[in-house]
Amino acid sequence: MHGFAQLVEVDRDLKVQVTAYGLSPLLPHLMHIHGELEAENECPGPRFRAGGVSEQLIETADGLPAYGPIQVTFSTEGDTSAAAGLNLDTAPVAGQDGTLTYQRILLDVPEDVVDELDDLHIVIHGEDLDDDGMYDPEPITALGAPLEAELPVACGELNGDHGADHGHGHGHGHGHGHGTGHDHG
Ligand SMILES: [Cu+2]
Repeated sequence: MHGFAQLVEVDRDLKVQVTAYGLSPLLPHLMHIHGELEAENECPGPRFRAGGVSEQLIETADGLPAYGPIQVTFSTEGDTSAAAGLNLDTAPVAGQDGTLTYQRILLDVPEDVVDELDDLHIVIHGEDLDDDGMYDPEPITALGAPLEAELPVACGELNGDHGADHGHGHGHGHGHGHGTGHDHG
């Protein structure tokens, strides 16, 4: 799984373009800007697998200490706040070939988030672990979402052009290692 993102601030709105490859096809993929404001954030490494409903996988809750809480949700319509973070109905859907393209101008991104894009991350979620063409309804993770739907599959750090006064980040994400096979007990 790999992808890239471009975030450009336009008149205090945030223009977002994301392209990602290698995702579970024809399924919605939750996507967020994650990070703790005024803190250093990092994509989680393998040591974050411990905890949650699986010890082999980095669940969203496992990774939170590294990549921080949801700041913005890349939804296809409506709410783009953290409140929409687990809403699969408005998450962008990958194509038959596992490619996902997302483009939207987000109007309600808080100013402090735009100002700190450099220190934040984009995380893409959702993996059909058993390749049955759907997200299994169980197990449910600590966040209250099905594991397959909320599993983080890529985390990319945003690196801005320093010196400029505009929020402008490029993220380059590569999927981190995850367990394969059946994890449903
Ligand atoms: Cu996320």
